Amino acid sequence: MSERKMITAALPYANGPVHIGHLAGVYVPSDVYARFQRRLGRDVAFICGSDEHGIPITIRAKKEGVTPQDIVDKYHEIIKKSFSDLGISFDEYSRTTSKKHYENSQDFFTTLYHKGKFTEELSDQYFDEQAGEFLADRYIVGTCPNCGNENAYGDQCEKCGSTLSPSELINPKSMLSGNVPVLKETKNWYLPLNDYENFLNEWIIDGHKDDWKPNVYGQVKSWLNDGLKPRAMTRDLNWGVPVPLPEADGKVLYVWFDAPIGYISFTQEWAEKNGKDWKDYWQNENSDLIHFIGKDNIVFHCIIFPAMMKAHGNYVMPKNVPAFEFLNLENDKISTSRNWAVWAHEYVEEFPGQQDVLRYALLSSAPETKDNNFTWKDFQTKNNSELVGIFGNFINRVAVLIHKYYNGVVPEGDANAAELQEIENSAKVIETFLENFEFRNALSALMNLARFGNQYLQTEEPWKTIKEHPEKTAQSLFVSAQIAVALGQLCEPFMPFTSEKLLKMFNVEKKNWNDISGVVIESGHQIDEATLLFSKIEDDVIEAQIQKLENTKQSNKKTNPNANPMKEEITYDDFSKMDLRTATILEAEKVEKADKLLKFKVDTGIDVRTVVSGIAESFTPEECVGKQVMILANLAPRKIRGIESQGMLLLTTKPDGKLTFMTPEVKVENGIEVN
Ligand code: B3M
Ligand code: ZN
Repeated sequence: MSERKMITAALPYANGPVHIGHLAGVYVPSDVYARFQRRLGRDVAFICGSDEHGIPITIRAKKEGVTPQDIVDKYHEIIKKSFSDLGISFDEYSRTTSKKHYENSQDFFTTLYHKGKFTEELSDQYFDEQAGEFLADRYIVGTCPNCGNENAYGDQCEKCGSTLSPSELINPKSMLSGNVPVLKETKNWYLPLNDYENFLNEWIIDGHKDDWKPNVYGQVKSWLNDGLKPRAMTRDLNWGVPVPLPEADGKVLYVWFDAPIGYISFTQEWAEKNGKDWKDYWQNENSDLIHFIGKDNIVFHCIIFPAMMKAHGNYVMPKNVPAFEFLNLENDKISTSRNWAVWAHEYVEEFPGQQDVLRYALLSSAPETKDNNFTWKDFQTKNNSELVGIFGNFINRVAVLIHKYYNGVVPEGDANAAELQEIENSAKVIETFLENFEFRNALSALMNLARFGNQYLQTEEPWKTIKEHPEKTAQSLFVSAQIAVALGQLCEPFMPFTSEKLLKMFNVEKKNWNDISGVVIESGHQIDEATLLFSKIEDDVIEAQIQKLENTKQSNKKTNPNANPMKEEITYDDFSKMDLRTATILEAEKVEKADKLLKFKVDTGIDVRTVVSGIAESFTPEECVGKQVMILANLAPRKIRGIESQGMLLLTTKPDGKLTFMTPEVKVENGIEVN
């Protein structure tokens, strides 16, 4: 176990905000671990940044009609703020479009190139002659050979889920120009991963069978059993880190080559700013390199990046890669494209001051060894029953009673009381769990100390003993104060905001983890006013969140994303009250001093009446005369700019935003009802 920890968290793609799946699977656990290591007094570098290359970003840019740089600039800031708001305490959060990263990743490539670690291979890639560029797999669409879906992508068919290669697509077309792409020969530089099989088998399969998580170890083992193949480390794309070779014009580094090097580049940026030597963290055997990732990134962090570092020759290998499984939301897979997510930035806005509630809820249902599920009801229960009912309730009772009986001064007590042993035990148990990346167990050990405190108070009943046995009251509140402050110390890695409030309430500083034992607050110490650490979350707040997801579900069903959600259901009786019928516009004129209004004389088949409509920006009066339209005839008359309007003409909106009348398909008589 080294005193130096190089902790990385997977670089989030800057093509959208982060959601609770990212937080649960990578960022909250890695932050807990980093905070904990700091509390042990270790030398920690906790590094992350936005992953700003790769196809998802160029696809989003194309969809939004902006440049990839616009996309990453927007989401880098949103993501960075979300992490900061949720207390994810990176020492450096940078981005892979930084100058340092371009230089560093190009140097890394050049080193491997000059060491002869790459093989140069020619291959036929799809090329769009009109766009003048090679096509990434995702930029080729065609018919899926398995299910006939005509909108399958060159890498995957989203309808039947099969993984494809562009050459398997039937009638492939370029998404850039719509033309049929041609196959064109191109050269790329490959890392022969197969050359590293022995090294990987020795390092991981032999060396980490006991301390790496089974889900990680198992996936690496199956990859190695299947045999590794050379993988292209350059691509024919125009968004990415340019390949630093004269003959590589128009080629960029494969995103999974440059992104992991981002960890190193960002450590260099951090080290420069803090007078440190980055090599102490990456090229020194006394550094424990820990990668926090989701399970879909195991191959890149356990096989490809280690092979790259091995090829380079100076780097330490990861000591552990505690990959998490996935978190589902209300029993459905979280999906950025379907907007099926709880977005971090929206949570921070909608639950101000309750960042720790989300941290707690995600940690307590962390997908550590299997996929898990987040529900809003469970979130509410965890807050109301556990944080308010157990943790917050205990702290509040202790502070209130010390103020009530001792004016906020911690009373005298026996420092050898047996109960204080619970504090040291809890610190040790939590430490063991966290060193083993068992976050749920660590959190429940913390809550067990709060349960112990509540139980102790309930048994000692200082509110009763104060009359006949004040010495008992003093002892019980002395012990309770120790437990309360210990909770404030021990909860910091999990709930940093709560820890800060609690330690401030008891007027004590954060201590080294190993000092959290025995007396953690002296008798005679003046504490501050008791404040509530958590507040109850009411049903209506949760209902609103569930409704928000319901609306998303409805809008996902929509065939037209621009269509507004359906209004509240009505009965046939409600509908039958409306008198909808055909009518013809006899006369039309503009309304004085009203840019949007036209005044019509309308033959409804039952009468000729005046109707005013706000459609002057879509029609001239002349265009309307003679049109057969539909009218809501029994709408109560209303005065519009002093003109009594009787009824409402029915219109809808064209794609260009202009209005168009709803008219019968063929000419019919006026006054015929619409049903
Ligand atoms: N950008 C995140 C993902 O695959 C990916 C991680 C890179 S870590 C070097 O979702
Ligand atoms: Zn298919």
